[in-house]
Amino acid sequence: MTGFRCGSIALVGRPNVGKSTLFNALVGEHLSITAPKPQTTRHRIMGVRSEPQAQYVFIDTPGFQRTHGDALTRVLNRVVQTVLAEADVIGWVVEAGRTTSEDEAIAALLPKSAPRVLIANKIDRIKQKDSLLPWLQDVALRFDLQEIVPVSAKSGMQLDALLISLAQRLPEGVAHYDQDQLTDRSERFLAAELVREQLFQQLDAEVPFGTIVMIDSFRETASMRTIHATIFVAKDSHKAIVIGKGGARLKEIGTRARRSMEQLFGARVNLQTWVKVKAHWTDEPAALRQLGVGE
Ligand SMILES: Nc1nc2c(ncn2[C@@H]2O[C@H](COP(=O)(O)OP(=O)(O)OP(=O)(O)O)[C@@H](O)[C@H]2O)c(=O)[nH]1
Ligand SMILES: [Mg+2]
Repeated sequence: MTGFRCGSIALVGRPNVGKSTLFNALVGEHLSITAPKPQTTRHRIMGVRSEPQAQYVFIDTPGFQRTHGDALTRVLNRVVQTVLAEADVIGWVVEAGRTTSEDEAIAALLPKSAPRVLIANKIDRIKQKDSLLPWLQDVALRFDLQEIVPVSAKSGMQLDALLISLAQRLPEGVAHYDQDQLTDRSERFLAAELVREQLFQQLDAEVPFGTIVMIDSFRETASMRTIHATIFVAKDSHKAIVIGKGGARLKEIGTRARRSMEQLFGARVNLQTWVKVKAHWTDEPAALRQLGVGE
């Protein structure tokens, strides 16, 4: 490689393939929330990795999906398409060894104008590595790709190889961000996300899909953040689930969210949470706009 390189890399794929886990591993901080459920990510999240020879501007995106036709899904899919149109390099994430019709739907969206790297994630789950070979040959034939890199976002396996492959495809040019800049997202935004992460991690079934977190107040000193947050749920019965017996679930959600904030912000956090009902927002375009979903 000759001169310095800098550019954006879109991480796209169907829900739950591990885009956000990979994004965090590549950026080196837990900036984007993760959970074993689809539609965890609801925003475009930018994260910068600065190295002596290259600056990578990773963009995490919501999972692209065709199955739900609600307004929320349409907004999330639009985020993916906007990010794809602007990226210098495309990182299309799939689960290694498995390509579904949902993956194929995304393949059809990838712009031919940018280099496309297929990132085959979760290789730690494949016990016999040589069993991957026929699948790798098959995807190489079926899709128009510049490279295929098998990785494990969880264990870190092969991430150095992925970084080398991506750097070679970035445009030559100066750094777009300061060396120490990590993201363009505010702590206020990240705080709401980290509360939502606990809802997605701790609650079953459909409860988290109808939740949204708003920060009512955010006060900051050098060593302390005081944060008041409201968790909105889709219905009364969900409110009882989020609060739990004697408030135990809400306490656990708050404790874990606070810990992840303290880690990310490098400061102490005093977090207080309330739970309220807000029905139907996932299918009301005006409500989605007002709530800032997809922004
Ligand atoms: N075994 C294994 N699990 C992984 C790996 N990467 C991610 N996961 C798990 O896959 C699940 C989904 O991870 P996310 O990173 O939230 O997936 P996503 O693609 O961002 O999902 P959406 O935002 O909902 O589209 C989580 O339970 C992760 O722990 C990996 O390399 N190996
Ligand atoms: Mg995600």
